[in-house]
Amino acid sequence: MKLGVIGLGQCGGRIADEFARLQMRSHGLRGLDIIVEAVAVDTDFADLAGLVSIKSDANHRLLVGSASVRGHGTAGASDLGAEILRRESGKITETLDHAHKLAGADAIIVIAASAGGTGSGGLPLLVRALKEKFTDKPAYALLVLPFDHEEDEQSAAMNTAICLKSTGAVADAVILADNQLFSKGGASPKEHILKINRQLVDPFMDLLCAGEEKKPKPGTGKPHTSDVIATLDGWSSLGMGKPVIPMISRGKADSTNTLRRELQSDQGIFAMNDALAQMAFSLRPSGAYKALYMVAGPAKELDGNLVEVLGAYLKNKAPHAQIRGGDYPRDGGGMEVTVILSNFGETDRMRYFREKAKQLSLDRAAQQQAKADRAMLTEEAGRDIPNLL
Ligand SMILES: Nc1nc2c(ncn2[C@@H]2O[C@H](COP(=O)(O)OP(=O)(O)OP(=O)(O)O)[C@@H](O)[C@H]2O)c(=O)[nH]1
Ligand SMILES: [Mg+2]
Repeated sequence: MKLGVIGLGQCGGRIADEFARLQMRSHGLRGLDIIVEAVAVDTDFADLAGLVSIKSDANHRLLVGSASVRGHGTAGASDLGAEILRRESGKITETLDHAHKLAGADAIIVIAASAGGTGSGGLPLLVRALKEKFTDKPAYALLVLPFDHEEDEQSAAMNTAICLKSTGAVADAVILADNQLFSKGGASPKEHILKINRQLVDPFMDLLCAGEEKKPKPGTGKPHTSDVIATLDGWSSLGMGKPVIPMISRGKADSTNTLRRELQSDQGIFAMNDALAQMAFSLRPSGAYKALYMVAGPAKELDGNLVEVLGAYLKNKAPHAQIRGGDYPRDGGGMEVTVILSNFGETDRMRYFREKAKQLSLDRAAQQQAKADRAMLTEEAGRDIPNLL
């Protein structure tokens, strides 16, 4: 599966940069091209300049909104971010159409944080413009929710609630990620953020590579790119897990085969549980109405039995979900299980932002009323005093 990747704002740009790095890895390690183009769009020129892997020309790092914010970002003003993208998304989609190979992508993904201004305000508008321009492809959003400590900034919760509502209404799927789930770690803030970005992007590697193998090794032949597209629908998230110890290669004698199969099933289930625990967003699998799993690993370690065992295990965890799944036998690397949970309803975390934003709106209206009352009282009190203006 080939993706066209567009990062919007600082967070979106950096994660798109990580996708550009993923493309270098998939090309270097496996000879596969999975990202047709990685582009960053931002109102902040310094953040665009700080990217590493995205090509550094003006067609890949697009500065927008210069007339209003002069290259310095919107400082969390999502209405301004929305206004800029409403004005400039036509220019962006034109550039993406002419200067890039987006026509060759199976799907487009736009990445942004929900708490800032440029990304959260602009995301729904850019997704809508892309859907109108590239009508033959699904347009997904990858949306990153804030750390808890950022919610002290009033706009973070409000921007998140508005962005969730608006993006959910327009994107074919919104893949959710939550910075707060990655809040542990003693590294410097910059290293911590880079580590999070890597953890968010790594689960895409096998998922995208599987359908791009020119000579696929014998396996279940699934999941296809079309299975991934059919699964990604509405609110979604994904995770990747690994077994606790390396898998055992296929033995020759039947007796060892039975033992190997049992051990292999245990390891596969461990990896699937790890994938569910490593989901980028907190949700109960039982709330998902669609799901996909893929077990990837060296061809000599995988067999159809493992795929079946994992399918049954996921069905048990997500009983309402229509499940698609299969394997991806490859040359090297360790065993990894990737899981997508999709088509779920509002979760506790989403409800939390919706209710907090509602409360903030009420508080804001009360504050405005109090301000108007104070102004009126001051005006009344000074009625008999002459005005010099
Ligand atoms: N995971 C992750 N989160 C990030 C990154 N950079 C910023 N964030 C988060 O993104 C949110 C702020 O959004 P930004 O992307 O910085 O804002 P923006 O879209 O550039 O908007 P303005 O600068 O306000 O115009 C906060 O919740 C940050 O924690 C990043 O590289 N990775
Ligand atoms: Mg910014």
